[in-house]
Amino acid sequence: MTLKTLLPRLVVGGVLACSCQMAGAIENVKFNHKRLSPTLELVRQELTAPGLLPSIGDVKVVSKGQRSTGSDSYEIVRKGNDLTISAPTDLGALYAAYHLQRLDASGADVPERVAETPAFDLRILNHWDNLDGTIERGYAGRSLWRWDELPDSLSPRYAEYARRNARIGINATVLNNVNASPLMLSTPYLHKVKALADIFRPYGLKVYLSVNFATPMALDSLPTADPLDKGVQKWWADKAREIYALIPDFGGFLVKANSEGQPGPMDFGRTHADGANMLARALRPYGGQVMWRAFVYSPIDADRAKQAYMEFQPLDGQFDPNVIIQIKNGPIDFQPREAYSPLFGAMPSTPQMAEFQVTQEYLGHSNHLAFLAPMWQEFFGDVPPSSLKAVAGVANVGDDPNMTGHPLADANWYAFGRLAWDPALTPEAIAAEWIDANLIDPSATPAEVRSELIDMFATSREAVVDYMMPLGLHHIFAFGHHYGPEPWCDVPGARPDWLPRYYHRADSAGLGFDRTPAGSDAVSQYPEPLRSTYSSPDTCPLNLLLWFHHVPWTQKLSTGRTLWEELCHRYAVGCEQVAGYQHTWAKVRPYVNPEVWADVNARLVTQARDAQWWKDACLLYFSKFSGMDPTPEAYPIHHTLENMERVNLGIDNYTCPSPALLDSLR
Ligand code: BDP
Repeated sequence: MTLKTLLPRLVVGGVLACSCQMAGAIENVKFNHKRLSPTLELVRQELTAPGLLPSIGDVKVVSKGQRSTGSDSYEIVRKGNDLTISAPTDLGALYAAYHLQRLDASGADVPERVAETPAFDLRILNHWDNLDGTIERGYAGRSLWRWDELPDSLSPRYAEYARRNARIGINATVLNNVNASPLMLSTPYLHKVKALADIFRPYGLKVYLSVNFATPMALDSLPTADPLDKGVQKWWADKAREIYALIPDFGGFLVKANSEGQPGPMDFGRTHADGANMLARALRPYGGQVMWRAFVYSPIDADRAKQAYMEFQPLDGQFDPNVIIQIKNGPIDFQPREAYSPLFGAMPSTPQMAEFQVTQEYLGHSNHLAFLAPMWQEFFGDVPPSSLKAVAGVANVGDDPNMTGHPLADANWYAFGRLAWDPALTPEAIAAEWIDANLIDPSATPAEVRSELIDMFATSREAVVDYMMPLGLHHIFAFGHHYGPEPWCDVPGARPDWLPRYYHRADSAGLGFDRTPAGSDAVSQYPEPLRSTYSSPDTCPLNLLLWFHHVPWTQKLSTGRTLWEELCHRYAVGCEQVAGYQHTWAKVRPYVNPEVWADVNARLVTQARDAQWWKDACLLYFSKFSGMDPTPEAYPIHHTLENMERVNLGIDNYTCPSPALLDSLR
């Protein structure tokens, strides 16, 4: 009997904690140290959890006790019923314990030898949490960090959070929003951060902070934040000393500079490199790092997709060694599908890291099921993990009871951690692991139900792409909240590249953004052979067609359908797929916790309604330009364009228009 069989489905995103004594626990765990470090104490607790691996006898844990990061590997060797765990660090031994828990959850036997080394040394979450408890783009409640109570009162959820990260190999966290308050670096707040860091430390979770570049001016009234000013340099050096006195293993700073109104070195006539290096030098004596974001889009070119590359690529080689350039996976902004950002690989002398978004800003918030492992895997297909220093994920964590809002959204947190550890894991394998550990008991669930469930996870991101933005369409979201569709959106005074029309470019000739040499020439930022592949509509992957090309409505595509027919087809398929998830979920009902079942079921209903809204809105709007009605396959169409234009899906009713409102619009 496995632990999960005994504690059925209490654990959607929760902690496997039980005070009861049960037969079959591993009782004898021996260490090569007399006094256990806090991390090894956790190893002991995790291995002796009730019911874990009942067939295992003794476990010997050999940790070389190194403290450095970058050696989180472990080896598990089984001889008969006994195990030996060996690791260079205590943290490696903890990861081994979690590996055994995963095996236990899946019902698999412990192999004779397991050897694991993470692909990235730094596997980091980015919280976009504000000091007032709100979370930018957060859909799972308020911030977990109770800044008003810290450091005196410590919520038990801090350790739960740390454990949930450690279980999937995440070893660092940035606590606050990239749109950072200068107050974050004030002395009282640093004491609060220290309290969190102390709780996270045994779990191997290093703390980083987002910093506001103008903090010396805002906090201490310095006349400037110019990175070449001696007074400013001293301010940061002093601040670093203060931080490390409190938190000796502090990780470093994440910086959003000269982006979306945030201050930065360019305000003082300096470059990103000047700014990043100044901070890097303050942190360097202590081994700290600067993660400098490349999410910038000053209008130096008519195509926003080109701007980050244009601003950063010429700076290659100018950054200090402890600076990493943090680049969003795509060149625009976390769309359901983007081409990868051509900045990756274009700065060979500069360490780079990828930023993924785990929170579903552009993927239906916490209402839609969109399992994101396929998206991140797709990225690693273009950008080899070996070319990256680290990966960051913008967290989907809040203070909701399950911490992620949608009960299945924990799978995205999980997938981010697992892929940061091993980017070669398939989405299906990750989904299966999560499902077995959190949702069902695999030994008590019919195999076909389990595999349909895995399939539902694995296909869900593509379904969202299909019903929101197929064929490379992007950013046709409603203004501001990015939930529903608003391809018609017009906000007087808004930057043109914040409006959908800028991206879809629908006209009577066709649809899509011409980024070929005849258009914005963004393709020229890609290396060959991709540049040529993307340049021609005949070789451009269908799923990026409208990202790179303005395609005539009646153009025949490789599928045999015209663009208009293909568009109708994709929207219809997306809707159908999501409606089908309700059938899958109905089959799963006997095998999952009833509350979780009902919660997910309600969200799947909302998702299907939203998908219909997306299809109707986009097809009716684009048909004004194509001059053609939606194809029969795209029916039924429930709404009229005129009515949909009056409702802002996501604001007028946060989740979805109420049935009454929908009826009134019919
Ligand atoms: C966009 C979000 C915005 C963030 C920004 C960023 O809409 O809230 O502040 O990215 O990454 O996706 O800095």
